[in-house]
Amino acid sequence: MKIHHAVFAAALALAGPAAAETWDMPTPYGDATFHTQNIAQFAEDVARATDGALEIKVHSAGSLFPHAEIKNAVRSRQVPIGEFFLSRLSNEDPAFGVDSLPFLATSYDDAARLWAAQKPVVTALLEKQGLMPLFSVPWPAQGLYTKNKVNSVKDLSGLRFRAYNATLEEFARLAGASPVQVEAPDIPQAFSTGQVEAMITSPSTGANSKAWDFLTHYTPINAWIPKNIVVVNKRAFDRLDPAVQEAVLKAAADAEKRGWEMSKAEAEAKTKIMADNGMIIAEPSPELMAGLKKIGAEMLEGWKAGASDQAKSILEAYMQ
Ligand code: PCA
Repeated sequence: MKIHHAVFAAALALAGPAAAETWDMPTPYGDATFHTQNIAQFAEDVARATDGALEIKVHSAGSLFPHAEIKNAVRSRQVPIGEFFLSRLSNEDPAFGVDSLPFLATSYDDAARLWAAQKPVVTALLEKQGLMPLFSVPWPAQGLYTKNKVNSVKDLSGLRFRAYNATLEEFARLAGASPVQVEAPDIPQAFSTGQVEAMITSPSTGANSKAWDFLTHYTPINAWIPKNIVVVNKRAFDRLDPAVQEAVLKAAADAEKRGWEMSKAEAEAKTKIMADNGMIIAEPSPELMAGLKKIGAEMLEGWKAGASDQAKSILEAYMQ
């Protein structure tokens, strides 16, 4: 009798809460960022759907791993899951950077079509590293932040320009500026210490960094719509109970949908916050746009020259 009871209890423990697991999840951006808020909701959805069998603990703003290390931390299973800026990987393969090419996809509809074309290629490339994409969410279109009115590309010449990936570095260089890599949470300090004096980013990051404290002009050039991606280590995912796997995939699909909607709402709301705080919102001059688009066309040619057939197939599918 006693023995039976013990065996039964042990079996229950195995099937029940003993299986609960906690996943640490590093992300690069701060808690006020809509991406981070979307991920917090994703974690909550997973916990609820699995009755606490899988708890995802979000470590925001690069607090667990610096942005540059998050992908490899997931790859090497130091953590099972993480978020990063997808086009940071363009040095591994140009396919990762296609969403950061200037003026290729500047509306959400085009960004969605570009993602549809890019996703199978990115998925195959990440799979080779033992990684599986869960969801990807765009930032609002990227605009120009300066301390003066910008009438043409010439006005950017010589500026120390904050950059967040190699593509933006190239764009800045071709505009005659000097790129400096700065992570988003470090933007206010980089400006206040004079390390940088202009940048291209979304109204989300502009408003979250309180750009009005160190800049005066925002010019919505709507240059590209880059994405973050959340990836999971495939072996860590495969180890999960099938019901938990299903809950993660469902929460991920919901997060992608919700994230795109959040992004669309951000562009206007955050531009208004900047205007309310005294930033001058200056529509770009035709001369400025012509100059920037010329740089974009040059970069697209360079991208094609360095792209694999697989990467080029993204562009072909998108252009159709
Ligand atoms: N914000 C992030 C990436 C793109 C964006 O809009 C940043 O500036 O680092």
